[in-house]
Amino acid sequence: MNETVPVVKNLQDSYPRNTLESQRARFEHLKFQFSELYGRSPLFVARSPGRVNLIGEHIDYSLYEVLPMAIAADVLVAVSPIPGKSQEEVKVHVANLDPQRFKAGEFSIPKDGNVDIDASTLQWTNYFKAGFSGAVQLLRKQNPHFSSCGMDVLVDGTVPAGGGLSSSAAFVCASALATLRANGSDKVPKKELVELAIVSERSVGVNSGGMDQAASVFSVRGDAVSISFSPDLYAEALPFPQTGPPITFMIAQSFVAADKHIAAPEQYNLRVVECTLAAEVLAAKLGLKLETDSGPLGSSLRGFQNAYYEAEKGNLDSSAEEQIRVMLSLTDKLLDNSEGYTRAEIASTLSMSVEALETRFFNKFPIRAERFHLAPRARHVFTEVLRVQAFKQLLLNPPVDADTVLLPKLGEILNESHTSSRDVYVHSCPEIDEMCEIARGAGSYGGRVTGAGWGGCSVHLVPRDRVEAIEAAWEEKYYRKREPNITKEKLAEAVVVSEPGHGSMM
Ligand code: NG1
Ligand code: MG
Repeated sequence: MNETVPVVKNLQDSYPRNTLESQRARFEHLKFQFSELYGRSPLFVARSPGRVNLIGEHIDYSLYEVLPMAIAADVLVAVSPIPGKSQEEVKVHVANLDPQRFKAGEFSIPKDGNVDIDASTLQWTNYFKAGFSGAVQLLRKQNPHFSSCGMDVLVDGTVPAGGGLSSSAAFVCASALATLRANGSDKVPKKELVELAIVSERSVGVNSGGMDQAASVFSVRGDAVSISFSPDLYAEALPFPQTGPPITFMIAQSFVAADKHIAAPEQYNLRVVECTLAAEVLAAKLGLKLETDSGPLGSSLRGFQNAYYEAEKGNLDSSAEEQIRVMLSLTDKLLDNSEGYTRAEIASTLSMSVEALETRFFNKFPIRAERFHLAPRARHVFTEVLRVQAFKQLLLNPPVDADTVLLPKLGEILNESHTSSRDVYVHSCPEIDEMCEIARGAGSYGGRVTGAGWGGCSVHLVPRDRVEAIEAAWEEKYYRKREPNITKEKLAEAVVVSEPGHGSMM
């Protein structure tokens, strides 16, 4: 956990073998375009990958463990520092290899290092600014008089935006890393990078958990990564079993663009608040007090679990699984499952005014909702925690008859997770539900919506010899129905058979 981000000597450390050649060409192209644009070569390239979450959906912000893996798609940030004469003249130029879609921008660096980010507009450069500001804040902690050099920057991203593969975290992490190295830090502790990227990404307007940033930075080529948040951020490589049949994941785009930032008040941010309120209401009903600083998001379901056991309401010696089962029965007993709660009902349970409730929970990120469905949200979180535990155990201790039972068992857990996402947490969409059905019909062991949801991607565990059949089934029954003239290129991008890639490098 004290490792620093590697300074890359050789591309083969970063990417799955089968993508090496094309990655090499991509680096060369980026460096060439950089020289064309700025008249000199970049000093270095920082990279951070996207990720696919295998299991553990929408539980990171409740501070429960998740199991993602990095993918080969990533964000490259080529950089040349510009030594500035005076602070006023220092500028950062940010351009993209796809200037039509991502218009170049520039900003000057204010004295306090805090670049203004207008979260109400959806500018791609906001993510760069977020990573930049986070990095500057970190350097200022070490030296209060620190001010950043100027930078020429050219970005190339291959993680589809809004696709549930975490393009945003990859971009924020790569930008922070680029800024740190441009200012002379070549020993960047991974944990500090992740922590600053989590906070930075919130400045763009989403109340995010920490899975994406941790997966982007900590992943190890070939492995999944287990990330926990309580008592503290901790990441550990989780290798796939080497015995039994090969484990193959397919990732499929639905091409339903989930615009997390615009819809956040009634989707992502609302779910975060519902989980927080579920924790608060459970605690209030048992007369327990939640620590407001018990984690990156203050009161959380995990915080409630801790408070419950610290107050010795439950048997502290019980296993992690038993504790979650207790949480589930408390959810059923104490939270009303029918219509959802109004603000007034929650405020009264928490013994505060509606106004105080709004100030405390709805101010930082806007929320649009009349009713808050605390029981099903908590139920999804706790059952998903059990699924993560079961999935991880199967990977760590594969059954002896792994050949025949391991993959179907893992697939079944993925399916159960999807059902909960669809019906209980309600963050899937009909298109993704349909893609999961189609894949299962064509021989997948199981699959689910991955990432924030409401569109984006799904992930499927499949027998290696069914990859083509599943691809063909999606093409015929999903992609061509939606878009009869879909191009070969778009189809090729729609479905990826992923091998786990490596985390951030510079
Ligand atoms: P994506 O789909 O990458 O935006 C989001 C959150 C994660 C996690 C998942 C749901 C951000 C940056 N990421 O991921 O922290 O909560 O949804 O499991 O908001
Ligand atoms: Mg994102």
